[in-house]
Amino acid sequence: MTTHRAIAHTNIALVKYWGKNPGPGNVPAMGSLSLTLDGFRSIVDVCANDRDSFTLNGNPAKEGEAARVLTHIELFRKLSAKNLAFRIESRNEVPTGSGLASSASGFAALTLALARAFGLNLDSRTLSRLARQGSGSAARSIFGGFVRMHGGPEASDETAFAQPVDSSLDVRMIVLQCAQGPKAIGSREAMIRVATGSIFYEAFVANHPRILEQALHALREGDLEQLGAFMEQSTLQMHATMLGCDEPFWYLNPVSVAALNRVRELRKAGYCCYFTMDAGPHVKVLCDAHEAVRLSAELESIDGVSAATVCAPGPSAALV
Ligand code: 2P0
Repeated sequence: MTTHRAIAHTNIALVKYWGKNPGPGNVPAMGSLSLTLDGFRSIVDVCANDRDSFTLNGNPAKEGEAARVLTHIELFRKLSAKNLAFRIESRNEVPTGSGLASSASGFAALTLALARAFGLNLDSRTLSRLARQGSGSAARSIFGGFVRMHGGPEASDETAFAQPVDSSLDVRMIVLQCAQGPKAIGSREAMIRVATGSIFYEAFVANHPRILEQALHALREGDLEQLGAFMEQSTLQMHATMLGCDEPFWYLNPVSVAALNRVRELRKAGYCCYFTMDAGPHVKVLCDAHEAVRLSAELESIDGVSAATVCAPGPSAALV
């Protein structure tokens, strides 16, 4: 039986997506900008079967995870008008559910493998739009390097896709593991909570296009200092939306806070380094490629940081 295998790398948003438009298609309420990383990836195998099934890292997936994957297969059945069923085996070489964006690499790889399994020859924009329906950040993992995702209140299924962005910047991202185990609140639920209950959400959405345009400008100019400054604004504003809820919540733990402080100290000491955080306690540090090894040693020594992984820009998703 033919197995269709695809590999995709995770990506970390420099300018965050944090909220959806009402209606179908998982269309983001704002654009975003990301960096695909070579250090964390998902490998997805798709094999014809008499019924749909899904395993994650060798185990039957939880109900919610399986439902999202089955919905994704259904999308391809409709698109291809072929009534086929598949066994899906997904492996994450990244801690699942810990804020290290395993849904991005997982759904990007799944999209590529399913397109092949259903015999569809799709361009990368269409693949990106399809990946988005599985998970918003997955649209970006179709591409390598720096990637821009289109979104906004006027965005639709047609216009909400990602595309690569050229840049002369030679960067690394250091991923600091600041906790073990899965996070308490998934990003999907968190986005609903802030959009419906945060006094800061409207301000976050209103300010977002300015940050995105300025970050893109800095990227095109090869200006890491400016890019890093806007990246930090974006993540702090995203995390502020959670504090503005009727029932506030946060992902930072004491190790995360220590890491943020350390990045600022290292910057004062002359390093070119900037932090970002997602829907989890881990801290990711964008830096100049030449300083990455020395910085990583500095950051790894923070009490409670269990790993510091230096990642280079990663490749596009690909069939194997
Ligand atoms: C991002 N995050 O831009 C933002 C920043 C987390 C924080 O996209 O509901 O798994 O599947 O579209 O993409 C994580 O959310 O959400 C995410 P869904 P996703 O990377």
